[in-house]
Amino acid sequence: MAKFDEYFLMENEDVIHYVKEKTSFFNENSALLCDEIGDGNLNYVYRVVDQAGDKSVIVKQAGDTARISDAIKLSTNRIKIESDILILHGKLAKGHAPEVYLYDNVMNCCIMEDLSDHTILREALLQFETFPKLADHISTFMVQTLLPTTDVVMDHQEKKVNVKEYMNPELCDISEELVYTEPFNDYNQRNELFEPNKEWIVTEIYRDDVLRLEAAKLKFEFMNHAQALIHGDLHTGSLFVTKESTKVIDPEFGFYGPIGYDVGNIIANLTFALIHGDAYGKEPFVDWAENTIMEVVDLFNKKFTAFWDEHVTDEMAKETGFKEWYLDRVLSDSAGVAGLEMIRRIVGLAKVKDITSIEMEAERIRAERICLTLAKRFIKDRDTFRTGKDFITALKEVMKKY
Ligand code: SR1
Ligand code: MG
Repeated sequence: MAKFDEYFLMENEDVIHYVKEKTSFFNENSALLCDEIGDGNLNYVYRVVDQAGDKSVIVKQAGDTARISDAIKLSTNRIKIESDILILHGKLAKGHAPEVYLYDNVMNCCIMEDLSDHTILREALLQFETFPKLADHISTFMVQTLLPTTDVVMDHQEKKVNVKEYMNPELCDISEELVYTEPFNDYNQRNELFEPNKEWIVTEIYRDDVLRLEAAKLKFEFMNHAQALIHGDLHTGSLFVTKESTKVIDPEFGFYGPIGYDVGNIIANLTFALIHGDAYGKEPFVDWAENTIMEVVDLFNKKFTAFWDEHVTDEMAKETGFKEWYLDRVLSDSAGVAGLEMIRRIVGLAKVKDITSIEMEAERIRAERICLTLAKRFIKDRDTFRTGKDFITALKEVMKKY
């Protein structure tokens, strides 16, 4: 039996042999170097470079447990979903996804374009870097990947086949638990609260019955609204950027779910970056982040409307007023999900550096309270958030309070 005919979790040396055996990307005699560079919660990511440094690829492999915890058992099939979606994204939103060179269903890995001329957006935002084209790029990406996969645009029978094809039960279960359940009751007892905010969070989150009811409604929306093929984890750690380019990676949580899940994740994670900038008194960065959030929402609305007008195929979706009704629902969901993401990243197991890296205790207390108070408004009043200004007005009101 050849070395890669049976699944095993590779080490650096194996990855070098693997790339040589499976691709003709490098010259046969090149000396290759390999590093594990992943910092995500689930998978292993290797960068393979030739010693001359002029060629490189990424190999991403799934283990049968989550990297963050051996207790989280996962099927290794998630790399297939990720590869298929990356290829689809490359076609739908040209220039915004890395190229996939190979998917291997035995080794449960894929080989893809190395984006090392780009940086992970979250890391760059933590350094208060700004990206003038980000709002334009990410709003284009969302409209061009989401709307074409809905019943509004696509053939309904084909769409139903896709819903089945992209069923992703285990990763959806992670989101149902970590985003929609545990932050409100800690029933798995793995929430991690920042000690100085503990009592405040117990009162404001665990004991807020109205909030928990609204989170329950949103959970069932996530589980039952097969609206579009969503990315499923569209936070700032899933974006690779330069000043000129934005690439979206890591769609392994993708499935047919509500469009607002992707839009809300972007809004929430840009808000984390803004609050982190505010904690360090970086005014120009905060202004940029505020404008970017506003533009993401407004450009999304504008491009969604234009794309709909050009591509709608369903006869009933052409009824006057239907588009506006549909978009209103998307925006309500987006606000609700933005709130949920902000709560789970502060209360739950999977945190974000934007908040945990704030070293001054008083500033972290304040940052968490701003995010959680704003999140509650996003969830409870979600039907009132329609424009970029609506989001920013609420943000400013809450920031003023603390
Ligand atoms: C166990 S995985 C924790 C989180 O990491 C991923 O990026 C998703 O956001 C998930 O909720
Ligand atoms: Mg990820």
